[in-house]
Amino acid sequence: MNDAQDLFPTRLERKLGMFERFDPVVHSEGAQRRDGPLSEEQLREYERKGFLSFEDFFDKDEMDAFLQELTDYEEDEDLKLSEGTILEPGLGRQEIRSIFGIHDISERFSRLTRDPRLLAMVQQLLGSDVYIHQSRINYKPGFKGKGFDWHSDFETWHSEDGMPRMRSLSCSIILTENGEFNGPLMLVPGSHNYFVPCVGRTPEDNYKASLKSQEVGVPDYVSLRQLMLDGDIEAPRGGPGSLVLFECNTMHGSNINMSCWPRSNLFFVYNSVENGLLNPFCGNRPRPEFLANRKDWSPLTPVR
Ligand code: 6CS
Ligand code: FE
Repeated sequence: MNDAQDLFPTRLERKLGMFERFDPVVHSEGAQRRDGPLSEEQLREYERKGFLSFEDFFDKDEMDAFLQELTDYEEDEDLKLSEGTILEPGLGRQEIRSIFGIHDISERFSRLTRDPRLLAMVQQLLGSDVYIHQSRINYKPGFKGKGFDWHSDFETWHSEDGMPRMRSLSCSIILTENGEFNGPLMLVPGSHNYFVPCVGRTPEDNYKASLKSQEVGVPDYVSLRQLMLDGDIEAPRGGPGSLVLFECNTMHGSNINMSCWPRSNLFFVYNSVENGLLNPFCGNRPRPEFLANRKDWSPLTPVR
């Protein structure tokens, strides 16, 4: 259990109403806030919406090499058997849903986590040095890719990984076109400003089910409805190389992919080195390293 006070009670036996956020959204101040690559206008948009999107942030041809690696992974039967590879639910051909710990598997992806352009923005937003908490590729193959229910990543990372405060963010890099019909990432603007406690105890080894279909830690419809009526829903569009930075508590999800086109996105989760994991607040055993890095919190340094 944790000695630290649990400021974000969730996975409860009865409903607790959502409450306003008390952590900053942009953690840098003064010169560190002013001198980073994001303008004051972009910082204010991130504070207001809980995400920023950048079409064609990386050149398309930069993405070709990453896409080629993806194809190789799909053919790699050993990789499909590893614990960090999650297959789509249901029987039949084993479609890959996600590959976790991609920055540990691939030198190319690892270097991308330390791209100077990315790192500078992330350090400005988190106001400190950063490390990778989690990385993954969500494949969402054509016709077979299932959806991801609405959720706050922080609710899971706090409850199941012991992440103390809201001082982390996800970089989603689009590897295949996020169009209207192939289940693009959807976000609720402004939802990062409220913590929505969820009902339901966390079973041991919950991740073995939740990464295929999340049952626990899914917010109630009354809270979701309120957040959507306040902020609507946005699905940043973009081709390979486009980027979405979203705050750890921004409500997001995506539909099933009914099109023939895959919707493969790469996710890097950066955590502040001042927000290191404690014991899981849900009281369970810590999750495996491929989901929550507990071994190496050394600050990332930029590499071209
Ligand atoms: O449990 C987790 O860490 C994962 N679950 C979801 C639905 N999003 C964040 C993360 O990949
Ligand atoms: Fe998520």
